[in-house]
Amino acid sequence: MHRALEAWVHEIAAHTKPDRVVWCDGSDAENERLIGEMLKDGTLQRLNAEKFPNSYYHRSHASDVARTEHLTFICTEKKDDAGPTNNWMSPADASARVWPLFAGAMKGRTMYVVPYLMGPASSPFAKVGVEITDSAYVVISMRIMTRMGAVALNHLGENGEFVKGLHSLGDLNPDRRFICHFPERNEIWSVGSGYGGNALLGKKCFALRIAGAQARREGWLAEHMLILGLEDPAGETTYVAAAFPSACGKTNLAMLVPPASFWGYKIWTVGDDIAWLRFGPDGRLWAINPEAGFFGVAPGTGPKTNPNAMETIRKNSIFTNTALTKDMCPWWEGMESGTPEGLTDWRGNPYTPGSADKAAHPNSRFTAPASQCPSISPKFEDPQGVPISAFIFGARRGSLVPLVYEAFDWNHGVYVGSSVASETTAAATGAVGVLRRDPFAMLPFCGYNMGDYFGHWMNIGAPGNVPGTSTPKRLPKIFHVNWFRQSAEGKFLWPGFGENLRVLNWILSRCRGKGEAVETPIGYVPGPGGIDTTGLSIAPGAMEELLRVDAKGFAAEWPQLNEFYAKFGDRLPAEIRRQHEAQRKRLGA
Ligand code: GTP
Ligand code: SPV
Ligand code: MN
Repeated sequence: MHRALEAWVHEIAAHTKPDRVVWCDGSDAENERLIGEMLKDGTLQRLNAEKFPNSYYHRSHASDVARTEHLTFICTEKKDDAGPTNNWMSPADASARVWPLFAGAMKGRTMYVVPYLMGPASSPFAKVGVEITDSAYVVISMRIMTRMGAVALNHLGENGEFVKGLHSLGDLNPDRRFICHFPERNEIWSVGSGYGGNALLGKKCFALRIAGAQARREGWLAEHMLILGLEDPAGETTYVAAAFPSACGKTNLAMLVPPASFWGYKIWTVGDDIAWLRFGPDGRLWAINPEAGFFGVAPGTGPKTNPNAMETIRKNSIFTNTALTKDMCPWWEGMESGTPEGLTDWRGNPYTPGSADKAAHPNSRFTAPASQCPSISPKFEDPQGVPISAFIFGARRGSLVPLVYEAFDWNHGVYVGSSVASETTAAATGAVGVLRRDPFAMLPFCGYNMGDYFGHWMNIGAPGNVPGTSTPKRLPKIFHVNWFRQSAEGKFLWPGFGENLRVLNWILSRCRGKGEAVETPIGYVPGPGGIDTTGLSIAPGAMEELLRVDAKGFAAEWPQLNEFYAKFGDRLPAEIRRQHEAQRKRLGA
């Protein structure tokens, strides 16, 4: 037994006063028992056993359907260590304001102790977390999203380190909802929400905010990135990691099915949301996916856009806040053409086809085991992960930003990552479609001062050998993509989804020192023959428009970006300032 873990569980039980404490072992029997209880109390509904075997439906509270960034705090001793892009609360304030919300919060409830492992069981990079929660839905979700139960306790041993995560549904009132992170003591407190990244503490809270701070201390990277392998017709696989903001296409890109004209190409899925990266003995950056499942956006997922996801979610899955068909199947906009009769919407009301509201909540999600994905990489469980040849930053930009461009070098690439802006989505509460800076797609997920984070990225690429070795670094190239450019009529110019392989293929050839490119003020864009358009149906002139670099438009954004950087004061690395100034000169701003 692990003494510190036991002591912590006792302390939390004494404060939250549950009726009983259950240590979760992750077994099938335990899972079935929890599901049985939730079917009885209405937390879950059983889905059509023929079409979705062993799958369940859950509705979260209507005011609790997405991450709540304004209620998410970084609790460092010094405010400056949280930085200007995070909400800050001192640990003392957290003890005074948030700790009392846990007092007696589990009365009448069961307290589950959920040990879990982030990373493959045999990986030296895997890390243990323990989540204490009073939500059985969280337990069965953590069982899909992580390696949960005995495997984690074994990994922990008698004195291993673990990240403490305390979660209670509380009363689900947004006025008493807080998601607090203590990166200085590897601890998370979450109260008042049962949904997604607010409640499944292994995901954004641990694997990004806490692990990000650990990564900076220890010289590695914890990123909001998918990981995929692109196999070419010669059978060679190249791995890339891509950071797009929430609901901007990571899951879809990670599972891409190549267009018919790309015979012999294949995409292998290693991860769809989070990557932990370290230098390997060959000087390259190697990535593991710390998760074991996908918590994916349902709307827009269909047999044409993402057939691999559709296959993945056919069994052993949980659907949250989607609509339901008459015969108890999950349904959402974009799953199929047409809207079936007799739908129940995400709130539980009968749905009128043609109504202005959506039947499924725009942030409704599926929770499914990664192992069920037809494109899951043979390297998914590899303890060392996969070597990364390219980093791709992406954003949802209706205008200005071209389909793809390549940074001039590492430092310029870090600048490109730091300058990412994207239109907000339903993945977090608040207005949708508002353009905001979202550096590295990490704005809501950076557990420390974002200025220091930029500096950490600069350090990772600093000239010289891998620290502590005589091995030269072999750094990935850095790219930026945008699938979301729109025409004057508001239609997407680029067909996206499977066709994104055409862009990946240009990136691949650039990584191999080939591929036509033209130099522009913002970086290299594909030359006229750079992107293979064989068999692509696209509006006349769209390709030229997608690759056009509007230097004036970028120059017009420069002052806003300048204001954004100014917020960091002297925590902004000098090299970002230098890159920003060089960009100004190139743009003629
Ligand atoms: P998180 O799980 O929130 O981190 O999201 P994500 O980055 O994994 O995004 P996901 O792949 O789930 O896509 C979000 C939405 O964007 C879905 O509705 C998709 O259908 C849509 N989408 C994804 N890729 C494309 C694309 O290439 N073009 C267009 N037009 N839409 C896309
Ligand atoms: C995101 O918002 O980036 C997600 C969903 O992947 S959540 O787990 O809610 O953070
Ligand atoms: Mn995400």
